[in-house]
Order: sequence, then structure tokens, then C-alpha cells
Amino acid sequence: MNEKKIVGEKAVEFIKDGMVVGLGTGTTVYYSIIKLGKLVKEGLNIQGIPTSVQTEELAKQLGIPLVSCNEVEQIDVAIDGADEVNSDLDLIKGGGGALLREKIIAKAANKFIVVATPSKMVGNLGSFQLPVEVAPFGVELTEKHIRKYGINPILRQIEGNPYKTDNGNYIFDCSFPDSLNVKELEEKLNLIPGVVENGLFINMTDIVVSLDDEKNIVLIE
Ligand code: ABF
Repeated sequence: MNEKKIVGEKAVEFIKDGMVVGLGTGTTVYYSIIKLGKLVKEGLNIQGIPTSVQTEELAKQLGIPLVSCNEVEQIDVAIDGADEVNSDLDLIKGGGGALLREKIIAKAANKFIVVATPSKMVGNLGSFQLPVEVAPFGVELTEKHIRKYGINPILRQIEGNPYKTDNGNYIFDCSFPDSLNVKELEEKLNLIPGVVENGLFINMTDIVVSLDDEKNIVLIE
């Protein structure tokens, strides 16, 4: 049983003809995008807005018409994965490095749908290290500011070099104590000069598509 495929494809049922659709990034929403590609071939008329270069390439291969977020009046629905989901439907995202574009699109969408297998559902956010996207300029100063909140940031690296996002920025993967309130943390981090965005998605999710203990599809609102 491919759980990611099941929840990814289920979310596509929310997409109707004529919609502008935010296309997330990752291995679960991959199945949503593949399904959308099939439906487009069968005549579904949508415009997609990709949240990463990776998703843009996939959508182009599948023939999904794409549009820039600056060209549309509204985004009807965005579908995306998550690294962690708590019972308030708050999220940690950004393990795949696409958090900035994902958050811009999720915030703008009339409906934000998260596709998450049961392994993503948690009591408290924070077992997964929180990704924080930062400008390369002054990165060590930014790191010092982040540490002042009791957070431990580790610069994401690939083959000994800093990982670069689609926006040319770096990412700190941050562990933080349970005592920190995630709603406050989201705001505090973004007040630090040099922080571009963080992977806490608070009060943004409308629906989570997941599976229950019996592996039935559930929509959590
Ligand atoms: C993206 O994909 C990220 O925000 C997140 O890191 C990841 C979700 O995980 P998965 O690849 O398992 O769907 O949405």
C-alpha cells in the first residue's frame, strides 16, 4: 500500500475545472501532480503555480499549464506536503528546501490542503528540525541572533557546501526546546534581520488528507 499515493491522489478531488492551483513540492504531493497531469490530458482546464523548480519541471513534463503568481487574481486551492502536522493542523515544512515559495502560495490560496501520511502526525512540533531560510549575507550574524532564542541552528550542507534554495538563500535546520511556543516562534524568527522565512505554518491549513488507524482516508479540518 503506497500511503503517499493514496493521500496525494485523494486531494485532487478538490480541484475543479477553471481553478488556479498551487502545486507543492515533495514526495507526497508528487502523486497529486501526476494525477492532475492525467486529468489535464483528459480535458481538465486548470492553471498551476509551482512552488519549486523541481515541481515546475514535473508539471511541464506532464503538460499542466503554468502561470506566475503575479498574473492571477487569486489562487483557488494549494496542495502541499508537510514534515510534521500537529492536532491544530499547524505544520513544519521545508525539509525539501522549498518553504519560502510554499508559504507564499499557501498563504495566498483560498483553500490550503495538506497531504500527509500518518507518520507526519505528531503531538508537538519539533522532532523534525525546523528549516529557516536565511540570506547568505551576514549568515553568521543571523545565526547568532537565532541562537539567542535557545535554538540550535545547523547550516544545511551538500557535499561540504551550503545548500542553496531556489531563491539563492541558505537554510538552517533548527532544533528547539518544547518550552518554546511555536506560534510566537514563527513571528520572532521572522523579525531577525537576515531571516527570509521559516518553516512553521501556523493557522494556515484548511484540510489535512491522511489515513486513520484502519488505513481509511480521512479529511481532518
Ligand atoms: C515539501 O515536501 C516540504 O515542505 C516538506 O519538506 C516535504 C514533505 O514531505 P514529503 O516529501 O514526505 O511529502 O512540501
